[in-house]
Amino acid sequence: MTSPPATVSGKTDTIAAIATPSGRGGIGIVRLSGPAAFPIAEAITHTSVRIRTAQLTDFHDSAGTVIDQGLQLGFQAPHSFTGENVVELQGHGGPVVMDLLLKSVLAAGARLARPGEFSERAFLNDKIDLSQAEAIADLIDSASEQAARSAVRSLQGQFSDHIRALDQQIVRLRMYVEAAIDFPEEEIDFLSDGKLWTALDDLQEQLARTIGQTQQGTLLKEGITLVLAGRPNAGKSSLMNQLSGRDASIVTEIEGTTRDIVSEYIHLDGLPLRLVDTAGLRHTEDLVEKEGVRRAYEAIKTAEVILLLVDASSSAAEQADQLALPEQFPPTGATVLVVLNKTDLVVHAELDTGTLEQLPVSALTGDGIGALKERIKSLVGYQSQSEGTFMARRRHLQALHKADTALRTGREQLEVTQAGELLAEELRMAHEALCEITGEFSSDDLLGEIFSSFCIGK
Ligand SMILES: Nc1nc2c(ncn2[C@@H]2O[C@H](COP(=O)(O)OP(=O)(O)O)[C@@H](O)[C@H]2O)c(=O)[nH]1
Ligand SMILES: [Mg+2]
Repeated sequence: MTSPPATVSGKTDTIAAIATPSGRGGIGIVRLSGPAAFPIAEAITHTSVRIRTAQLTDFHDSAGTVIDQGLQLGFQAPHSFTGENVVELQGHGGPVVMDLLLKSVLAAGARLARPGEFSERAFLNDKIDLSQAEAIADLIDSASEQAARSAVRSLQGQFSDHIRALDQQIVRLRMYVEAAIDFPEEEIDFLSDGKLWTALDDLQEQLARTIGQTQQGTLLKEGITLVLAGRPNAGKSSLMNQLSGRDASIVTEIEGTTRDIVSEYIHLDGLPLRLVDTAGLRHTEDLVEKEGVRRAYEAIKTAEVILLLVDASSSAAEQADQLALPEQFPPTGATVLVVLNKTDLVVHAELDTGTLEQLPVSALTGDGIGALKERIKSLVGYQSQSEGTFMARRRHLQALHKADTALRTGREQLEVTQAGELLAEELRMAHEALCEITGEFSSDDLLGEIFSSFCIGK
């Protein structure tokens, strides 16, 4: 049974890829999508495709030899993931047998799919919007339960719906403002009209809330980098091991033990954290250690949070020296948190850390580590409760900030010039920014960039 090439995007070629992970498993799936998906599958199975029915059948190569047996499952356009005719050939999940099946499908007329091409076709055929397509990739890549739950919410369209609702309000307000400009004779004095200001207030407030939720989503996806810095022997490597729960870094009482960057990935209640242990910062003539110190300063540049370790058992003068380190840091936007370590030993006089916040811990006994973890989470604005959080990407956040800036500028313009034209223009820009998120207003370059980062078969 063949069917017409009913694709909105007008794609004429049929793509194929192994949709299951490489390696061995009970089942492996080759997925086909495009106008010739049915005839190509039929050339392999010698069995007519029946829509949404699993058919047990043999799979043949182009010479007619049986290479595997499995299920043929057909979906007719537009009722498929991509919106095109789709067939899944579900065979056995061995790398060689999957490869043979894929080769046969390609020999029968399909083309190997590019990374993300199935999702791209789903987007082009209006089956999903751009942020949903991204959510599929994010769901697959989720490294924590919270990330997966948020990605599913975005995949189901909750994020897009939210953004569209905001956008509709912006568009409505713009129409109102433009009506006032177009019909001045009606003397809609919208400056004295409370409705305009209330609507603007409301919009800005909602946008601020959305930015907060989105920020949480980007944290879930991208996590933060936390660099442990300080003088030699302050206990950086001990703290690294305490935080990561394993002996990642070598700990000795010898100064200059850590000479290279040691990274560990951990999760704090779902917040992905890249921990970076560095060489102790000091002047040294040792070439290897010198390079270590240079790398430490490089790592500090990448940090969102810097834990500056100070040995609480050292003399007041030494502590002051350890505290003065940030003056030597390269300029960063990072938050510096002073960690007073070794509090299990005799602690010398109260340390005055000025504007820097301090937290006492013992990297040896684990005292204060729980509080430190909590503080790290709150510092970056992370809430463990992911209820209502959408999985989001940095580009979503940037678009929201763009919309926010436009609203703020529009409001200022209105206050200063008392004219609606400038506000209308800023509202138009806010609208465009939000449309970038769902992909209704995105350049081909951006689309190409997003989909090419997906893996093959997705
Ligand atoms: N008593 C005590 N010793 C610690 C503590 N943290 C680290 N040390 C010791 O201090 C020395 C230097 O620790 P290390 O983690 O290698 O410091 P780093 O040079 O900053 O990486 C080692 O002998 C550790 O056992 C602590 O909280 N209490
Ligand atoms: Mg060390």
